[in-house]
This record gives sequence, structure tokens and C-alpha cells, in this order.
Amino acid sequence: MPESERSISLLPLVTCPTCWFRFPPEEILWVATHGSLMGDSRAGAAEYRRFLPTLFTVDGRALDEKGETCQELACPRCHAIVNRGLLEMEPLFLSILGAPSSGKSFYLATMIHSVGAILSKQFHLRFENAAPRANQLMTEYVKTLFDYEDHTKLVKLEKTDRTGKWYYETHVGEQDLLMSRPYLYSVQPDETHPLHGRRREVSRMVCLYDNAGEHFLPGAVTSQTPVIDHMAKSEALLFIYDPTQESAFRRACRACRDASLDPQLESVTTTYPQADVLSEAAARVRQLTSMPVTEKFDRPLIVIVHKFDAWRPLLRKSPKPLDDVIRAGHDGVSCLQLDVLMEVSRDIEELLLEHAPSIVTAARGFASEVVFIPVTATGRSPIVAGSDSNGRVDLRFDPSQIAPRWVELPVFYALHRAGLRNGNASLIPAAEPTTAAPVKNNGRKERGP
Ligand SMILES: Nc1nc2c(ncn2[C@@H]2O[C@H](COP(=O)(O)OP(=O)(O)OP(=O)(O)O)[C@@H](O)[C@H]2O)c(=O)[nH]1
Ligand SMILES: [Mg+2]
Ligand SMILES: [Zn+2]
Repeated sequence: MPESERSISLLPLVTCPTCWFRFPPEEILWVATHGSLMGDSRAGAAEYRRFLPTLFTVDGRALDEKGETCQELACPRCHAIVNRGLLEMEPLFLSILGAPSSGKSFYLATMIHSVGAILSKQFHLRFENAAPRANQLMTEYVKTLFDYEDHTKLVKLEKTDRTGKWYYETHVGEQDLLMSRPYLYSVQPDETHPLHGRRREVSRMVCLYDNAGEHFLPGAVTSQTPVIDHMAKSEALLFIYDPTQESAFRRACRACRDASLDPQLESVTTTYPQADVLSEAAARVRQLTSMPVTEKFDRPLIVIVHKFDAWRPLLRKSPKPLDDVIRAGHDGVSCLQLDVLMEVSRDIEELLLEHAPSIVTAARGFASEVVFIPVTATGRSPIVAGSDSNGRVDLRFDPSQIAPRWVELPVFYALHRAGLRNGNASLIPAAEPTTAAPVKNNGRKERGP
């Protein structure tokens, strides 16, 4: 690493977001750009060669062996691209897990779409797409759902597969590895944030992954396909629980007077029990982190109780609007009202205990801190648009009708807890409601889930 880059105060150790290898910044590789240097021993034939440079331009860019200026950096172990921001900002891994079709991809896309506005307006934090090329797939998901010309063209997100574009293939230690591709978004205090002066220390690079649900089923992961092992690095596990996959929930929903007409409440998808999916993931985390069976996971397990739009009639009282959970604090930066959030969590846990107690048992048995948050990515049910190429019902949405609710909260809670765990001031503070005034609404509609 040249002197000019050293002055930007690099982290002592950089973490690769693809294979989680930690290494000193001077060991980072560069990616050649000269056309004749195509083909890399680890990243594959379609990738430019990775190399440890000896020559640099005056502005600190490496020159490849053909004298071309290079831009991109790569991990010395798996040779995947390492975003430059990771040299200066600690990563914050968040794992999203859940059964097939539980709604992981919809959750990710709608959360990415929604989170930036509230982070900026209420928490004075800048949430930025830190790696436009690497995040392209996620950007396409967001565009599919929210960037439409003609709302009569119904939209959907494709099923995440077990191989293909969602993953990165590499060759390390004489074996082929399949890794999950990370999606990177930076979170930094803006100029008006009280922690702006400490931004180097508190800013984080949020790393997210979109797995196929099948990866969380027993036996799906081997040492050559560590696609879900990000869970061991995660500051919080976001387990997507889909009540519409539980027969008891479906029966109860259908019996309601104002029952949702969601087709997912009718068609029985053959799935693996979701409590077992969580237990399987828990076993993997225990194994990877050498956690004794008598100990509990010490980071938050956030159970996202998804597709709220479909099971809403089962709740005896409506959860509070988002503005009750996020309120203005003293210095203009909003605070999470944890007691309001915990009250919602208790109501949801009670409902789960009534209809699907095994998920509560699995969650409480694994983690010491469990929060249940109701979420809907779409705000409404999908429409049956015939059947897809595999003969399954093709579920789609009118993009003008998509209205996510509470998708931001799990991430806000995770950011809040991560700050506390690392002994830093939290980017997302929490406060007692008695000390906080309700935030100005700017004429926005109240947004309960
Ligand atoms: N009612 C309702 N349905 C939803 C919502 N979000 C997603 N869905 C439906 O759930 C189905 C599965 O969503 P995905 O996000 O693709 O699920 P996934 O967990 O990524 O599935 P895999 O990629 O197979 O693991 C989709 O067909 C959507 O129609 C929601 O908020 N409400
Ligand atoms: Mg998916
Ligand atoms: Zn790596």
C-alpha cells in the first residue's frame, strides 16, 4: 500500500466480506486491467489477474505488469473484490435466514429501498450504496419492485437459486469453494450528527447476503459451500419467519371474519418445518463459533414475522405506528423507543405461542436476546398470474401497490445493539419515551405495519 493511501488511516486488519479472511492492508491484492491479463488462478478464467503490486502511479494506483493503471482491490485468500471502504470502515455483518419462499429476497430489497430515507431524516445517518457493481443484483431487485413505468405489468422477484449469479466461485487450498456474494452499504454520521467528529470510528460497512432458503435445510452446506457461514460473523441474525407456511396459522387466518385473500393461505407449499430451519442454523452457528450447547448466542436473534398483511386479522390490537417506535431525542437525532418495540414483540410472541409455539421454543432455546418484529415487505397479497415454467402458481404484485411496513426496524435494532456490543456510541440511540417528544411528521401518513 503506497504512502498516499496510508495517510487515510487504514484499519489494522481488513475483513474480506466474501470469505471473512482478515489480513493487514498491505497484503491486499490489486486487479489487473490490461486486456492480456485475463484469467486468475482463484477467481477464474473470466476475471482479471490479481497481483501484489510493486509499482504505483503518483496518486497511489497500482500499475499492472503491462503498465496499466488499476482500480480494484481483491482479497489475498479468495481473490474476490474487496471494496475500498472496507480498508477504512469496520464491516457489520447482518445475516438474513429463513426457509424457502419465506420472503428473504423481498425483505432485503424493500428494506434497502426504505431504510435510507429514515436513517437520513431521523437519525442523521448517510446510508449509501458502497459498491454499485457488486450490489447490482440488489439494485435490480429494488428497481423491479419500485421503479416502474406501467403498473399493469405485474412484477415479482425470481427465486434465489442454490448456485449461479448470487454466489462467487473460487479455488482456495486445492478445492473449489462456493461463497455468497455480499451486498455492501455504508452507514456514516452526517455533518449534523453528534458523532460526526468520531465518524472514522463509528461508521460501518453493512454486509448483507441473499441465500436460497434451501441452503438452510439440513445437509445443504459442506466445507466447499460455506454459503451461510456469514451467520457466525453476524452482529444480529434476522430470521425470516413466514406464518403463511404454517397450517395452524393458515387455518386461523381463514377462520377470521376479515380474512386476507392471500393465495399463500390457500396453497400448501411443501416446506421443511421453520422451527427446524432455525434450529439447524443455530447448530451451524454453534459449530462455527465453538459455542458450548449449554451457552446461548450472545447477539440478537431478530425473528421477522413476515407477510404481516396476510395474518394481520389475527392480532387483537394493532401494533403501534412506526412514529411511536422512533421519536425525536434532545439533539435532533431520533431514538428507538425500546419499550414500545418490546411491547410489540411481546404481543407477537404471544400470538406465535398460540399458533406456532415451536418457533418460539427454538428461538428462545438458542439466543439470550430474541425480538419478534412484524413486517410486511409488500403491504399486500400477491396476485395469481397463472403458473410459472415449473408448474407452480406464479405470484406477482402490482408495483404501484407495494407498500413495505416496518422493514427498517430490524436493521435499526441491529445497528443499535451492534454499537453497544462494540463499546462504541450507537449510531442508533435508544431512549425512554418519557424524555422524548414525538417526532415531527411532515404530513407523512402514520406508518404502523
Ligand atoms: N403477502 C405477502 N407475500 C409476500 C411478502 N413478501 C414476499 N411475499 C411472497 O412470498 C414469496 C416468496 O418471497 P421471496 O422473497 O422470493 O422468498 P425467499 O425467502 O427469498 O425464497 P427463496 O429465494 O426461495 O429462498 C413471493 O412469491 C411473494 O409473493 C409480503 O410482505 N406479503
Ligand atoms: Mg430469495
Ligand atoms: Zn476473501
